[in-house]
Amino acid sequence: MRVTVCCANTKIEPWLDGLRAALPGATIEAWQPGAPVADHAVVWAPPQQFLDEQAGLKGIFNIGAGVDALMKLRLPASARVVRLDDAGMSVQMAEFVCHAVIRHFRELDGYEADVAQGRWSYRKPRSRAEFPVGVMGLGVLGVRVARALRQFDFPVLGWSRSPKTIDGVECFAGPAQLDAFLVRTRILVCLLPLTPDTEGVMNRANLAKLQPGAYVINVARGAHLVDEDLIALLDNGHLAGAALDVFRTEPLPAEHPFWRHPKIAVTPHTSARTLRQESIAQIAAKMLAMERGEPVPGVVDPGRGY
Ligand code: NDP
Ligand code: OXD
Repeated sequence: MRVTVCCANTKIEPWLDGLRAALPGATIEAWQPGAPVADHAVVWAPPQQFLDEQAGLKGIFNIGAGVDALMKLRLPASARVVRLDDAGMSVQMAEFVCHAVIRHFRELDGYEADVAQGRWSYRKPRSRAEFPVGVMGLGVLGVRVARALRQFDFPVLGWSRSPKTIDGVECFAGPAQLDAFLVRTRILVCLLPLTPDTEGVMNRANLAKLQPGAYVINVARGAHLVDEDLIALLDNGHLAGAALDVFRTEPLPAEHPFWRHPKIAVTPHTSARTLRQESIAQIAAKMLAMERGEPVPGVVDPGRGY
């Protein structure tokens, strides 16, 4: 079995070493233009040339959960695209989102500012019943986040494409129930895949439906959010703030207003990092299952785009 590795913005040697250790019978090579056609590929945002040359691939294993960059490319007809299923990301996402929710709910930024001024001050305790958290996307990551938020007794709502039943989470599904979900939400968390259906879902019309003083947490993809709509609603006071981990252009350009907006907290796409060891173990197991003709979890449906 021949495996080619083509991962943008990634130190590739540790991936090659790890894959060689996990798949001792296989030939594992870093892709170069003109390289022999492989059976499987391990990729992150590969160039179109790679996919055009590797026309016989059986499996394309993405080293992330989101496959939006891949779905924009022309893929070999023979290949199935496989995303990472959790691989250590869901616990990171749960801690990141819970931290952002609690930081906002407990007004920790306000306390930090007070302390910086040498002020010993108390704020009135707020009722968590007044801070329902709405999670858009109830997949591998969204469900873990929703369950973690329930542990802190926040009312939790969820929205997905197909209907779901999740203990302690009020579930909404499809475009017909989006408004009902939004009007009940005070803290909005985006954990959707980026597809033609979800791009720009956090636009002015939808964000305006959130409860007054709402807070927005985007940990999915930058293009889910319409940047100028967010800023307009922060500036007119409808939204109280936002925690943004993902952006339309990454790294976030130095001149982008998000950097300096007083109500926006920026992090550099770090809410759930790909963990190399866990990811290699998962990819190797799936590759071998595919070779044996067994079912492989996490195969992307190109029609849905995730
Ligand atoms: P999943 O594919 O497991 O879950 C996606 C969820 O979104 C599903 O519940 C799905 O509904 C729902 N969904 C998809 N399309 C729609 C739609 N049109 N309307 C309503 N709901 C929809 O993905 P993961 O949970 O693994 O990951 C989610 C995203 O998080 C990734 O695609 C990636 O972009 C982002 N991510 C960000 C990271 C970061 O560091 N910032 C790290 C990892 C991932 P249904 O269940 O009905 O199919
Ligand atoms: C992913 C990511 O999709 O890191 O896994 O954003």
